[in-house]
Amino acid sequence: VSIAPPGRAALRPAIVIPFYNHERAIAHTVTGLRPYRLPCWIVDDGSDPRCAPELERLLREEGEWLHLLRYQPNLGKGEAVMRGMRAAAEAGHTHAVQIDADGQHDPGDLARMLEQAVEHPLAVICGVPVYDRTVPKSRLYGRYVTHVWVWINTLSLEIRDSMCGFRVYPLGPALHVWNSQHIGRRMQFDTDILVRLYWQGLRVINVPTRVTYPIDGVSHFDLWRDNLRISGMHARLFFGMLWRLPRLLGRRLKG
Ligand SMILES: Nc1nc2c(ncn2[C@@H]2O[C@H](COP(=O)(O)OP(=O)(O)O)[C@@H](O)[C@H]2O)c(=O)[nH]1
Ligand SMILES: [Mg+2]
Repeated sequence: VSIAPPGRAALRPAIVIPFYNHERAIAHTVTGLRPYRLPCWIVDDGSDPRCAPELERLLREEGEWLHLLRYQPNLGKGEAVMRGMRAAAEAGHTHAVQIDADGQHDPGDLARMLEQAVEHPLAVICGVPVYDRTVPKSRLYGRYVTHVWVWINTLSLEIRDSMCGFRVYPLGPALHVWNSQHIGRRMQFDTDILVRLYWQGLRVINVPTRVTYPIDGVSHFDLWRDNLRISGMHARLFFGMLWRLPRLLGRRLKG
């Protein structure tokens, strides 16, 4: 599938869904994405065996647009997203839509995100969560801490929310930073790669999108371990920012 208005570079997007034990929500997510007719990679590393029948049923019933990439052991969301992106790039795609498996995001908003990607093919198109009342408050504080660190570490307010699991990446730059820098493989991935792409000079386009409670009620975010990983990441990014200070200030002055 190629989306390109006259005069613009062709966009060949694919979808990547990191999947870990969301077997009760994945069908809903896949069904919502079907109308876009984009190839989609579900990437599963080490989910419980109880998930296999549901994944296999979806593959059988949905047909050739859906691919399943499976490996062991479990290496985290970031590693899964990147393996999916590599598969998409090898199949000739230029962009990857990353969307969580658990039904928290509204696939209906993908059309608006793809329009932005056509308009800005070298930018990261980032969902900015608009929460409804079903979302638990326990993580909102942690989110705010991350927002402030990201603003410090980019010397900019351009990234409105670095943790949303719904975005469109240009594959070339995403694979390049992944291969050349040390990026966290678990839940810190979404923030880590976004800051590093910003440092590379990419723009971030923010698209508000509704986020609801996961339809299966399951989260694999570990409040202690993942917040600890995220704190370590902010510290590393802080030193990376100091090193890039002249360039980041120069970009501010120009922009
Ligand atoms: N493949 C893979 N996917 C993961 C892993 N951890 C989380 N995910 C996926 O990443 C997305 C976000 O995870 P989720 O459990 O919903 O965490 P939350 O949204 O941060 O509460 C979901 O699509 C998960 O299936 C993992 O270790 N491996
Ligand atoms: Mg979730």
